[in-house]
Amino acid sequence: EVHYPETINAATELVDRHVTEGRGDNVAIHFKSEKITYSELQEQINRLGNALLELGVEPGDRVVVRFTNRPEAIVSCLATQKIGAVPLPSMKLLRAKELTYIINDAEATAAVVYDDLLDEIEAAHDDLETLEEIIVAERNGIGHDFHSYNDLINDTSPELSRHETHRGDPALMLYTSGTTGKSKGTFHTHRQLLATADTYARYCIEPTEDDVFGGNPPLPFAYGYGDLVTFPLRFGASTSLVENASPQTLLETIENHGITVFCSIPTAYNQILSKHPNGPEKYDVSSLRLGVSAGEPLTPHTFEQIKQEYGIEILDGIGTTEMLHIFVSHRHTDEIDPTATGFPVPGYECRIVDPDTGEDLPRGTPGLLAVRGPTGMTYWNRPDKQTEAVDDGWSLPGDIFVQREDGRFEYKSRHDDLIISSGYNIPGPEVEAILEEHEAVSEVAVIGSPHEQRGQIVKAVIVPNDEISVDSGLIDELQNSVKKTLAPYKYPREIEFVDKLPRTETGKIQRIKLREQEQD
Ligand code: 3SK
Repeated sequence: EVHYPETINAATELVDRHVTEGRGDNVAIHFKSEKITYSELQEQINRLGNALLELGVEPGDRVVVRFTNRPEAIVSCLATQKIGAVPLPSMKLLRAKELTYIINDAEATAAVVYDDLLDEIEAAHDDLETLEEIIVAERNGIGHDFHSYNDLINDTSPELSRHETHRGDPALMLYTSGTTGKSKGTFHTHRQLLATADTYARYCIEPTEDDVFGGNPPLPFAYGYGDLVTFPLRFGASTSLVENASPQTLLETIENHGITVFCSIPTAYNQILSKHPNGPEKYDVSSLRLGVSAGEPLTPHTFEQIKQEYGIEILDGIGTTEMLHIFVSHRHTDEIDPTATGFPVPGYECRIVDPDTGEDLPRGTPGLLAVRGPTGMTYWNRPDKQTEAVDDGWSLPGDIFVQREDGRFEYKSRHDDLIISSGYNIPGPEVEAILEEHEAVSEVAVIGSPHEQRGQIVKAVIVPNDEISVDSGLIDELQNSVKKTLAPYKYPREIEFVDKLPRTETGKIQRIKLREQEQD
């Protein structure tokens, strides 16, 4: 169990503590050619914190933080936390309609926004019911009644005492990215934020001050917030931010910032492999010691290819926005079996239960994953979802897993993605993993399509590789590749080729959209 004093403030633990303990000159943030030390970061946080206080932001108030992966995003979140208010980071691709819903639902009173991302806030402006103050970073000639970030932080004091937050006070609000419908607000406390670093990061990654965390998950994604804010800063290490991530900029950033722990999602690992074959011959990636992946299950194929080309192992993990970070993973010291996600992260307990009765299921039997630990699911304004998602202290993130005899947990599918065909339970991702290995396949999603006799049939929606010509011979070949490897009833009876798969902004395939098309 992880214990914290009653009064604790995450921003102080992540930044001020290092300055007080003599690590003020350590680099906290690498951004382009800029290096920001812990002392400099502390000063920026204090100045912005004072500005927020002067604008009337009060403890508990929600403050929208809308940035690309830039230092001001970290400054804004930590300044908000330091004064006891609650940052609400917003994904950059959200449009005015979605922002209006989220900002009104969260009853946010202030926003700190990067000027490139201001348009949608401006478009939403007249419908924002509670938002009183908007601070804009960088824009020259500010419109409306917006405040200038730069002017504010130049005019305020560099000294700020932390607000005496209780460990159970809210420290971060995130909205789920919504693979399955309308997004929901989730709350995380100061204690829970620190606990993600003191469980998953401490035991699975074991960071030291010399580590440089980097990669492409957006900071408003719980996964990115942990990997690129909480974890590096908890351990006095540094974070490397990249604004417009592409396979090339990521490889360049590994070389330029000396990234040691590379955090990403399976799609990006696959793009790095396919767009930059022999990447390590062109870029110096010798600083890397470990990869981290989440968001979607990582296939053994990708794990092996990265290991072979880059000489690092990837820790695949499962987490959720509601649980704040990863709760099942291997540790970097484990013998990693890439066909499984791993073990419960130290501090968490996991069970496999019958989705209908809630009874425990024996090892080897797939069922719903139930998890209990220092983080948990807390929805804002959604008592209906709260009752559905938490049963007697056990959170139910909605994933089907099996616990193997060796104790490892193996991912099967989202509960919603389990295909039931002629009475057989078929996890879509298991079929995807086989198809993905075929040279003709660039991306694939497997769903259940309604069928009169069988209830559902397995359908694969495939983005083919550029140079491949699609014909009935290819369909046979793909179907046979599944029949040869898995129980034959799992093969995709239908295959559709498309240009692109629908994805959330965090890169998750929206199978719900594909399923909806099947109903039409
Ligand atoms: O999608 C995931 O696996 C994840 C991991 C860590 C934190 C948040 C999420 C959604």
